[in-house]
Amino acid sequence: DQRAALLAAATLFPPPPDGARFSYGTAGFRAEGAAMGPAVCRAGVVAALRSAKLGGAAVGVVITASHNPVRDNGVKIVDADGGMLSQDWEPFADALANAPNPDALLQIVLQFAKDEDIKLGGSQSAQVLLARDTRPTGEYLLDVAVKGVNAVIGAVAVDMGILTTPQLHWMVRSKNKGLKSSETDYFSQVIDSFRCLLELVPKDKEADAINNRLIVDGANGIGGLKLEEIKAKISGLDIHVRNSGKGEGILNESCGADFVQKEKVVPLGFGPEDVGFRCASFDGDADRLVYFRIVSSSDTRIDLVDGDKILSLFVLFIREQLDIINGKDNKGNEVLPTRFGVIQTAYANGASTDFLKNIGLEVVFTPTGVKYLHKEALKYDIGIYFEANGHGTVLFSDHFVSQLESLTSEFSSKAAGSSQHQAAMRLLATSQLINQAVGDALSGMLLVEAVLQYKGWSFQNWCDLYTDLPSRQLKVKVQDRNSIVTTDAERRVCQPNGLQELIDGEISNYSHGRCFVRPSGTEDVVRVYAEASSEEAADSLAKRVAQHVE
Ligand code: NG1
Ligand code: ZN
Repeated sequence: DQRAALLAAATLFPPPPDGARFSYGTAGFRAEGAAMGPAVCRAGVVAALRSAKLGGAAVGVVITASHNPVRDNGVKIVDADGGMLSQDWEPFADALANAPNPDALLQIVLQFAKDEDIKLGGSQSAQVLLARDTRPTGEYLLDVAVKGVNAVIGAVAVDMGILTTPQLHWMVRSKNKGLKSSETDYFSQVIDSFRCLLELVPKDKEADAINNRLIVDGANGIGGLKLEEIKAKISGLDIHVRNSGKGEGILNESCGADFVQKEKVVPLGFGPEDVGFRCASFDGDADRLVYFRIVSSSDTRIDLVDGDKILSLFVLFIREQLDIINGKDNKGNEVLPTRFGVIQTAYANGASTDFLKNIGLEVVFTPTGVKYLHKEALKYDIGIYFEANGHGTVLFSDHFVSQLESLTSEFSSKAAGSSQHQAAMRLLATSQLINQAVGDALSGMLLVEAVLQYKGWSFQNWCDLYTDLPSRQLKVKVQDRNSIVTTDAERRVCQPNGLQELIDGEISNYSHGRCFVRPSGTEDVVRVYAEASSEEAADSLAKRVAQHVE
């Protein structure tokens, strides 16, 4: 029966007596891959119960540790809308992952099922879609997760194979919306909407078409493999994949989006033939994207385009389309009144925020972590968010998409081929291309490429949007990082008393100075971020503030 099944699964994967505590945090559970068995099995149980709670809607489990070293692994639960697991379930996930023995685990599940009114014993259906990245421990852990799902009687586990994280999010969302949801469907949608955007590039721009050579750093992971698989079907681009995951290179080692954004140097796998070309970099599970350009073959430095600049490019493109559509009607009304939301975190480079404000946009700030950004973006007709590290997307509300659809059919009966019609078509194709569930390096990259072609922009034009303020990040080890409590989207400290005043005192000595501290959600450290008008000044501001934190 149900009790026996849960006890049996828990007994198969006992936590080590001195094991570290798991915390669901900003990115699920992570640890050394070989030690992940118990947490993964229990996450499988959580996912099955979540699906049961939602009347059998599909829920997802991804086995990945993103940009972490190859020996690590992790598990993340995808909620039925394709987003992150609902935050009010995190305490349950934590409690289950940390249950010291099978009996404790059983009691926690029974109590939670009772509180949440989830019927156990097979009378309620549940389905969980599972996927993993290319890590060597992935196959074992996926199997463990399946065992966890199957410990909930009546739950069905479906192994979707080796996928990028955003592909699985996309599949869960599509399936629950009754849309086509296979990997082939994902690729068709991405490839078709990209082609559609290229077809809508104004003719005068095509004449001086930008260089179509694009070099992609696949981080030796799943994103590189998938891109190799489909690149021949992507129109209008000459894609070359480095660190494709097929060769000898090690996952995320001196390559990938996290490395490129943090170290700002040329990743492994690139050579003199790549100098000067537009390069994109994915992280190990392909949910982060940054761009860069190698300055010269005798120099390891790069010109970096981070998530903030990707966001700024998308903002310009979307605003331009809205302005074209909204050429006011004859009564002076806007044709398509649109609530357009731009969302950043405190880590967004101050120059990007100034740029957005200068073009008349309001920027909303949330705490760090996709779950906060995404939730805020959902409040708008079009909501866009990016973290500086390259995770982000553009969300279109269902209502807005249906307005766009009726507009395009209205325009096409009256004024097919008009600029308004084309602008509405571009936004529709954008909503098809960019992943509506979560940040997605592959589809984000194709949107970047489409927008650059639309604008007839080179990489340099894009770089020149604004100049990043020099910044510095430090990690400080403290006894209890959660003794620091922040407010105002993490931009100010409210506890311990007096710390914010000390930080303010330091900032006042620097021109363009900005600095904040917060406990990390994924590491046992306090992070210090500082910005100032020179590298030296940013370094020194960060160091001085770090001393107040220690
Ligand atoms: P923490 O450790 O809470 O700072 C980090 C990143 C986040 C996000 C999460 C999840 C920074 C400063 N923080 O969070 O942006 O990506 O990991 O992976 O990059
Ligand atoms: Zn990732």
